[in-house]
Amino acid sequence: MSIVFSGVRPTGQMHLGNYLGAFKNWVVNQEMAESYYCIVDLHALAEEVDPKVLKERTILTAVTLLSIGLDPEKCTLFVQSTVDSHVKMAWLLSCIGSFGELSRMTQFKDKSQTNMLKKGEVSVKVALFTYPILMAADILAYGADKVPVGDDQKQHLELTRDIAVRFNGSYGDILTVPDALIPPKGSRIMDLLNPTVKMSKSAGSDAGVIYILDEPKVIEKKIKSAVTDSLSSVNYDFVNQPGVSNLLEIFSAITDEDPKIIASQYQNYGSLKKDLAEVLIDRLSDIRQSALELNKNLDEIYKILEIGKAKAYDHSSPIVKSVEDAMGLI
Ligand code: AQP
Repeated sequence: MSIVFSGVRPTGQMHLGNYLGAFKNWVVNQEMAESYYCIVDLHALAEEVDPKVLKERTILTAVTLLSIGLDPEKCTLFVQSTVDSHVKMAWLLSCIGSFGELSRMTQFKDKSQTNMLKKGEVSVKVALFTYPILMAADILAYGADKVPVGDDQKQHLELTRDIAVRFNGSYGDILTVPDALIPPKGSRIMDLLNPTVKMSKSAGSDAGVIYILDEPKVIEKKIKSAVTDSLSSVNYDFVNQPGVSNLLEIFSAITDEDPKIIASQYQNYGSLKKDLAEVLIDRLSDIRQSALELNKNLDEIYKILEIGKAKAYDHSSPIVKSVEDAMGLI
């Protein structure tokens, strides 16, 4: 049986990009693979965050993931910091990864540059630089062969594979070399107000981001206000019509229909937006309801995470032990 691992940073409310790029695939994979889904709170520490807020976001993330359909009977849902395999493995792999390859990570370049401009060099944490090593550790500690992620994680996945191959070359065939599972549609959902940047929890404005738990009225308003263009014809063409194409991409990822066929059914942006808002509200309403219910019983959420922690530890610690052993630790 295939082993699947993926993670999400509790850095804010989960959005449509997270859902279509990753979580939708998580739900599918729990049916056919041994699946480990991790709320990667240690990764969230790489950026400035209030401790109380981080705790709240960690629980909100668990609630959201359960609401979209993760079933603790079918997958293991847990919090990264509760299983020490991750930090152990991260140190071991930081002795395999190189400064040069980490320096080439585009996410580090982008995020460090933004922080640097805002608050100077001191605000760029070492953890932001070593983040991809911790991500490699997350995946490799579980022997995962499949990693369902959005397109933005492609480069980190390549690094994970390189590290696994290099480790195996030096120490024997111990680590599984994983493949990224990137969905054909919805792997990079763009911001509704600025379709040249990806939809993100840390986006400048909430108006360009559809959160999974947004109320129907809010979804409708955000879709209505989405940026289009003055060409007045509906085409799936990201180069010339990025705004409209992003709407078609979302439509296609939700309905599993071809975006070009969807485009051919509309003559104007108004009716496309109206129908898209409807399908989105239809898909997200049940999730929202379910989150409202789960929020009433947070004890149950803590229990699920506690069980997940034990299962994750049992699965990952023998793999970490063999890595330690292979590297000469007694
Ligand atoms: N816009 C997106 N389109 C498709 N997939 C996306 N993912 C994130 N944004 C999009 C995928 O969601 C999973 C969880 O991501 P994450 O929260 O751990 O980290 P991220 O990629 O940094 O997400 P954000 O929203 O952009 O967070 P911030 O603003 O905090 O940096 C991943 O599989 C990711 O590919």
